[in-house]
Amino acid sequence: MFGDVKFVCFGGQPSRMEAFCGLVARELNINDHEMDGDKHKNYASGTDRYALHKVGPVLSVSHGIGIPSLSVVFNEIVKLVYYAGCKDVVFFRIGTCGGIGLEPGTVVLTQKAVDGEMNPEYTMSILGKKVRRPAVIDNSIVSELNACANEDDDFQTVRGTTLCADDFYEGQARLDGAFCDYEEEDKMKYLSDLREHGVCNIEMESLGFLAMCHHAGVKGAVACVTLLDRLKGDFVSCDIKMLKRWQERPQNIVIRYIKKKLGIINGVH
Ligand code: R2B
Ligand code: URA
Repeated sequence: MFGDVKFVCFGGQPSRMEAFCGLVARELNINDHEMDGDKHKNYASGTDRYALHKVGPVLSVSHGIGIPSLSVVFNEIVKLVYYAGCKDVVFFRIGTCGGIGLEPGTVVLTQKAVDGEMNPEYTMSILGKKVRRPAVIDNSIVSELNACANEDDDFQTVRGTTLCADDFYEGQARLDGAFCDYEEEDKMKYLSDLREHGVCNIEMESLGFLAMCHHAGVKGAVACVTLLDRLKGDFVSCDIKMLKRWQERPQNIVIRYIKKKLGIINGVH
């Protein structure tokens, strides 16, 4: 069933990853994939944990919020592609993030992923011991993705360091959570320091994702759209319509990459 998979696209929300399938089907001109009524078939419907869809050589998978949630489905997808005998599969995380000093709606391609203390490794506890897994980046994919950003796109695509936080509020220096034991001044100093160190966005999965890709020997990359500029605020205020449009920006870049790899021009193979 899955032996022809070449690209696995992960993203946070089940609904977004279902919608992504529609885009893939249109762009790749595929119409023989399995549906469930007017929705794309969810191969993981036996569980409410995540959504798993397939359109031709593309798997679209939701991973929830944060590395612990991602790591469960990531393990299961690595097993799936292994047992299905898939060859040369590329993994993407296509998501959202907060930007630092970037126009909201900008797409960031992760060139380096770090934790909240700027360590470029994903640290986990295994058998009671700390294990560090480096998030080694595949620069060739980042460059190829960057080449898929069109000059006439009405948004910018940049490459930079992504800070991967374990929390949305205090872990991202927000002032608007239920808990906050620091002042605005402390927040601004932290964000400015990050910016000086090349951090241009903050999200919650990149470090684990890239470290697990490297550990699995799978090529992987992360493309996220910024929903706000964290130097200007904490609250995500863009409306749902705009959010949906912006979320398609990194999706479109990845789809262009896939089309290039499959040799598809204007929907024709
Ligand atoms: C981006 O958005 C989510 C938090 O709202 C999280 O999954 C992430 O990385
Ligand atoms: N996702 C995050 O993790 N942080 C943001 O600021 C926006 C989206």
